Amino acid sequence: MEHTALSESKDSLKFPDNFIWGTSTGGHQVEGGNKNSDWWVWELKGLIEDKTVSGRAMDYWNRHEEDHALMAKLNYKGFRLGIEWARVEPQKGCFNREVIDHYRRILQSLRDHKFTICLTLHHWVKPSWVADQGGWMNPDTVNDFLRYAKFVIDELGSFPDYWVTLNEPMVPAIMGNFLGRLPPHRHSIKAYRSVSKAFLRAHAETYHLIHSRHPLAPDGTKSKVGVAMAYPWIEPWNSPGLAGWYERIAAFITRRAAFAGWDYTIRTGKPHWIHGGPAVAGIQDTYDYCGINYYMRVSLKYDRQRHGQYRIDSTKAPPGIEVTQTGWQIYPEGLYRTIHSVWKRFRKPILITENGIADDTDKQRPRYMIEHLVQIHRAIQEGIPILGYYHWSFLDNFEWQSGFAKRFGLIAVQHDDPGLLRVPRPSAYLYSEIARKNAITKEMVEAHAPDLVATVFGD
Ligand code: IFM
Repeated sequence: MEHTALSESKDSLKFPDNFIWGTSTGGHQVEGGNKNSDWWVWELKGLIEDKTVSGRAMDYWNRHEEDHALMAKLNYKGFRLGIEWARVEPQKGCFNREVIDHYRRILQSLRDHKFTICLTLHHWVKPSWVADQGGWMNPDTVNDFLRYAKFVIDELGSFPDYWVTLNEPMVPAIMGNFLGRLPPHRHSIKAYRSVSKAFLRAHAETYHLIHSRHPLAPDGTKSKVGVAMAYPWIEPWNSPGLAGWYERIAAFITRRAAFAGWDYTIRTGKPHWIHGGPAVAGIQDTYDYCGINYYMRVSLKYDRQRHGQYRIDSTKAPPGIEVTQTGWQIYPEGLYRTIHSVWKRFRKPILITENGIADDTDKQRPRYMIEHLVQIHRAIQEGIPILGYYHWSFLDNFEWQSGFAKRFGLIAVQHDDPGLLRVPRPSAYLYSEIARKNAITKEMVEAHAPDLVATVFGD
């Protein structure tokens, strides 16, 4: 994991020579046909806000060749994709050979195009037989997951340059088990704690499994394993009086529940009070790199009307702050601050495993991208080893409870278009130019984030 120093230029922000310019996806969100999964069942129950179902999604399963060729044409150098457990093991203990061979062809095609492959083993979706046995609340589920992970590692372990054991484990733990906003819609602190601990164990054991069964990455260096961790920048609203005091406590607890408790356990090997004991065996120091998924700032505001949500409203933006179509606050500085705190905590190289914006018109995306990349560059200049940036997402995709209504793709795809035509948005070409030049030029900043020119280039 060599890190090359930056060469300075007056007219552009240069990135390190080996910087990975990639895009990111999740299996269920683009492949289509993930029928044996818990999400498929929920979708059919009409639980998605726009009443869509993932269905054929973007049919990446069948169109991967076309998609890889497009990525290569656009100079994208890295690709993050997921393996779907429900596809590989549709019934407990029965592995589907055709499916694993199909994934092998997908990965081989990525290898042929020379992409840096980042492979996720679990991105929220479980086989429905796992959901039926109680999901991550059932102690057997971790062992089941490890059996699946071992199978995938043995079959496909020669491909990944970077492994992601789990995508954003604390999102289903909090949103699905504590706040009830995602399936399985539980409202229980006990469930949050038990699911968090199951994820910690699943990560620790998968980390060691990868290192024991595939100690070397394709380039002959040590395998690189991590987690794609969601790091929203969480702040109290700072209302006056007692409300402000309550908001500060809420922010303190939310940070610990969302990432700081998890990070503490990985760093020290000790259980964090937010999850409770006992200690998870082998958990300490199980990151070879730190995966950061960063999108937004969240401001926690006291609201006495919100009974079910602990009287905290996390959806409001302070006056003057721009929000995205998902209502998320745009706060690039939060990425810089997150990179610093993750670096301070772990002293391990950092990979930005996700960053992006829902924007069907592509009005905000170019600026969002430039502003966040400027912050990454700033951190690199200060000596923090950042390996690469995987933009979320390559294609428009199935955006969980929002269905197909929210569009994160550099490439637009209409789910209801019979041909599922791939149409690059202007920002896909901007990103292509950034990747080709391995730099953000002054012209790009002038065109898309003009108010940054003076700060970045000093004129
Ligand atoms: O689409 C999701 C992804 O699955 C996980 N991280 C956030 C993305 C945008 O919401």
